[in-house]
Amino acid sequence: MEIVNARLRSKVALYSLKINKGYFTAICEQDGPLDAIDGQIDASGKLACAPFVEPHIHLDAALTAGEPNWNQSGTLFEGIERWSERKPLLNEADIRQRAMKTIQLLVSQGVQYIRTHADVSDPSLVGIKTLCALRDELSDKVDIQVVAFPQEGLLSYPGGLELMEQALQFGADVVGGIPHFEYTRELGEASMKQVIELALKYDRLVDVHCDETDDPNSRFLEVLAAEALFNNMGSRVTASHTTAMGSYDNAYCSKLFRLLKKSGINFVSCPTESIHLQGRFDSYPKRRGLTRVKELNAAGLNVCFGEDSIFDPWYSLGNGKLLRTLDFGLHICQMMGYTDFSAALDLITDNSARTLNIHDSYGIQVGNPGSFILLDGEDDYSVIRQQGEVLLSVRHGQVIMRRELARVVSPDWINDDN
Ligand code: 17E
Ligand code: FE2
Repeated sequence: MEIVNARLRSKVALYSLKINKGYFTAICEQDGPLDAIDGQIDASGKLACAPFVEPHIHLDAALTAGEPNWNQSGTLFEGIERWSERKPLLNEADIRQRAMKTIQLLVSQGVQYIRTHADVSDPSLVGIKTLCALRDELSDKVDIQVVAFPQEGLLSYPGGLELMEQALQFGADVVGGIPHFEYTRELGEASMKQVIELALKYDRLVDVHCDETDDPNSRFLEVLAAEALFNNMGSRVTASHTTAMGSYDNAYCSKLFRLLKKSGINFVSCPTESIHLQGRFDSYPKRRGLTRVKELNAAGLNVCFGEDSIFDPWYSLGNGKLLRTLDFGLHICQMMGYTDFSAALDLITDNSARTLNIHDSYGIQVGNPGSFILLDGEDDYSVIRQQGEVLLSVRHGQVIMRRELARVVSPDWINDDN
């Protein structure tokens, strides 16, 4: 496969890309625009970018909003309650059908890598079993990591630890946790130690829903980061949400950041989800309820954005468009300067790839798998501003998605070429 007239991130010239037997074999700067010849794909000056990565989504719960009841308060806690009413209705066919639809949505929006959580507070473990099976069946279309996620507590839910071990033995890729939802602080702390122990025992990654609350006293992140540091596994550990950090005072954060930097753990923020679920116990002033994305990023820590939900008990919108999540995130985190926009796609590409530990074989580079997307825009800034559509998705040298754009056809004084 050969692509001509492509732009690359943070480069000015046009480039030609060659993919042979599924791998990039050449990336050449052009002197100017070329006429595409037979069989070549003409990128027409659009941005070729590494595929989008969805680092945090719940495929087992997707597309269940309102079943059987709607989340009326908009809190995380009511979401957990509503989901516990939907759980008895789960079966393999139901999860498979909704997860497939959601994966199709994501792939149609340029995603080629997904990390999904699967609830293991369920003696049947049907979520884990179904999503692990889908992961294996779809491996030629999309890369999926499955997190064993103890929604109702690793230590507070009856048999939670045993269910987690069963899920890992069954083939879950990542150990999850939810310390802020355990009954007590002590259980929350103990759960963080258990998560790290299990990751070491089964040689798995870690991704914890950590401090997803506005409670400034929720400080399990420091326990997770310290455990990761002591076991020298920070790059394999992710703290998702950490929304309490938006409520920590600066003196505590100053001490905390020293540990976070030493530990080298990764962060996922889900801006659309958190702006919706958090701040719900405030009147005014009302907190934004997001972690300190801008400050983590500035401190050199790895942070990325995920969607978390698509039409589920926690969040009843969502459409698979990570560019929408990014747009929200940049606004809410006040990352609205020129330099922020110029590197913004990092937050849904390179940084997420690092979180998933796939970065060694990710990105448009000779020797890497020939996977990329073509975006309707020239650079990060124009793609963000115009919410540029994903025109093409190529995976290992195969076109897996192609989109034709809708155009304004009248009145004729409106020029639709932006
Ligand atoms: N479960 C949870 O604990 N937090 C979330 N944001 C979602 C599920 C979506
Ligand atoms: Fe989540």
